Amino acid sequence: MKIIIAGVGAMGSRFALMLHQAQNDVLLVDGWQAHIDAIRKDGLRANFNGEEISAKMPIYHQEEVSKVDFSAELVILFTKVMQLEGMLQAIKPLVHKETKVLCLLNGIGHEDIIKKYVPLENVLLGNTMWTAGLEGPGKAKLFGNGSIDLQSLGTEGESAARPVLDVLNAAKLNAKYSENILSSIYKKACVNGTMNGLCTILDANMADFGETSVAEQIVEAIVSEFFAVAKAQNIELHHDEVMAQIYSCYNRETIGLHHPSMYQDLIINHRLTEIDYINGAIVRKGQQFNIPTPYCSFLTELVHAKEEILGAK
Ligand code: NAD
Ligand code: AOT
Repeated sequence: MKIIIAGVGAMGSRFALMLHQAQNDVLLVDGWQAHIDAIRKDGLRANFNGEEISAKMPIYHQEEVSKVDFSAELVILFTKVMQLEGMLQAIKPLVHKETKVLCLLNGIGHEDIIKKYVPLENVLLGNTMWTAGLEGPGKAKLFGNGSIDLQSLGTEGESAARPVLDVLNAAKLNAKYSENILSSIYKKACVNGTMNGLCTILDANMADFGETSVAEQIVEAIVSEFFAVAKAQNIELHHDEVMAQIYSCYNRETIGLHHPSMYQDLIINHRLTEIDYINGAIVRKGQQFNIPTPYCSFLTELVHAKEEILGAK
């Protein structure tokens, strides 16, 4: 399949490499010049489950795609949310009537941005349990396993998504169709809405935070705000399932020793965070439905204060 990876950071690199290994025709589009230069010189490199790999794929800066002749069957969006609309605007010349556009970003409400650029019939909305990191320009660090849930937002349903699911599964990306993607997006948002902001502000990995005496009451308070906002939109969530997923993040043998991506972005790299699209999105929905969201509001403000203190860009 002819695939564009729009945003070739940590996750975009994982998907690009795995789809390329599975013989797809993959074109990369990104906005970070040093990263583009490194990939043009040495290929896209990664430590992939302990093995050093690299692959040559064409890469273009998002401002130069008008020069590109590539009729994409699928675009996979993997920018940070703040970069999403700029990327959609930039790749407009490469998105045709038939191009499916898959969004797997963390956070809530991206479909409202995407549908300004892509007909709903072509939008596939999902979320993923894969993880990835970047060691520096041109080099990713890819460990562990993951999965993808996705749903077509058009009237055709699963049949519109089937060719994309087949391609993702041939690349061992473990994708399945969901009839209720908003539930799974909110479930993942509960994980990000607790682990990401709290570990960032507390300068802790997930296990160290989880073992504090106050972890349970803070997590329950935040999750209850996500649940109230989900309920107002008839999005079904199961308390024990969500809490089990959060508690699994504390496991030192699996992912407990990791810092969430928001920590890497803000504390390590002084980059702006996605907090406005996770806890901040709950605050905005809360205002819309008259639901108080004091914990999400406070956490969003704390993260913004930290962004300012660190001069994040
Ligand atoms: P990323 O920050 O690695 O990459 C996003 C964009 O930022 C890319 O265009 C990349 O080139 C650019 N970028 C990265 N580092 C930069 C730097 N130092 N200077 C300038 N530009 C830089 O983002 P990601 O981790 O791939 O995440 C993409 C989306 O997937 C987000 O919504 C994220 O929340 C979600 N997600 C991430 C993970 C993960 O483990 N990383 C897991 C699940 C979902
Ligand atoms: C994560 N982490 O999504 C992924 O760090 O932003 C992140 C993130 C899968 C399962 C649990 C946590």
